[in-house]
Amino acid sequence: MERLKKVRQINRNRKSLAALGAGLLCLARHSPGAADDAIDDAPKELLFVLKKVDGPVHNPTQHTYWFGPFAECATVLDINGDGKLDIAAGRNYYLAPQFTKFADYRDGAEANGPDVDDNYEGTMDVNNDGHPDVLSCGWMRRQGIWWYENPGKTGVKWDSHALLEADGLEGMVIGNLSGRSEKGVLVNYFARKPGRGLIWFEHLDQAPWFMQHVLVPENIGVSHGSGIGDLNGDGRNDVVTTSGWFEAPPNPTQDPWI
Ligand SMILES: [Ca+2]
Ligand SMILES: [Ca+2]
Ligand SMILES: [Ca+2]
Repeated sequence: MERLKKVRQINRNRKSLAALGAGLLCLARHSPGAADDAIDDAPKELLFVLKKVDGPVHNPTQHTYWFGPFAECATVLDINGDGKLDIAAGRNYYLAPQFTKFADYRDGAEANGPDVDDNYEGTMDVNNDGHPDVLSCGWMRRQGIWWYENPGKTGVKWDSHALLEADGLEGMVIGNLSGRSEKGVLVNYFARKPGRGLIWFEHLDQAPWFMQHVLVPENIGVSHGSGIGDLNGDGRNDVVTTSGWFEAPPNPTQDPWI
């Protein structure tokens, strides 16, 4: 019986994580003494509870607690510059502290049946105007990577700018690949095609804000999943893929990657 309880708890946690990715829930610090059904071997020092930010009224008979549709991803950023972190998820964002909803603030992220055309969300200040922008990736109706420009005030539609129009994309990773800026973008292709290589974008200090670099040979590392990290400890971030890793050369934006 105890084991069954643990299995149920684990399954519940998995659903919770999936729903968090859907952008409608957030985690808050657990208050000591608050009622819960945590299992005995759950963490004792740091606990979180789910807070439902948006979604339909829960109907237990329909298992609706987790339903959106929202997006597969969400990002956390201070949209309105008040020092409090807000949430962007698909076409909606939510301003702290009450997570007030602003719907349809941008294009892309269309619902497609039970899915939402949004398999990645991230943030950086692309145009260096002091307002954090949102980057997102789609693979159905709006195929490619777009960045959405924070206008610096609420109630205004955000302009969208294409970074890469392509199919077979499954998001990106943001990190320092140039050696001088954390605003690099490593593209995560999943579909192999003739002539396709793993690519990354160097952030520039002026429009068009990004420059593309291709890692060769063709289709190496084009698969589900890639990452950024200094694998050999030389101080330069490398690229890791499902089929091997690319070593960053001394000048990553000029030299060929090994
Ligand atoms: Ca804020
Ligand atoms: Ca900006
Ligand atoms: Ca390295």
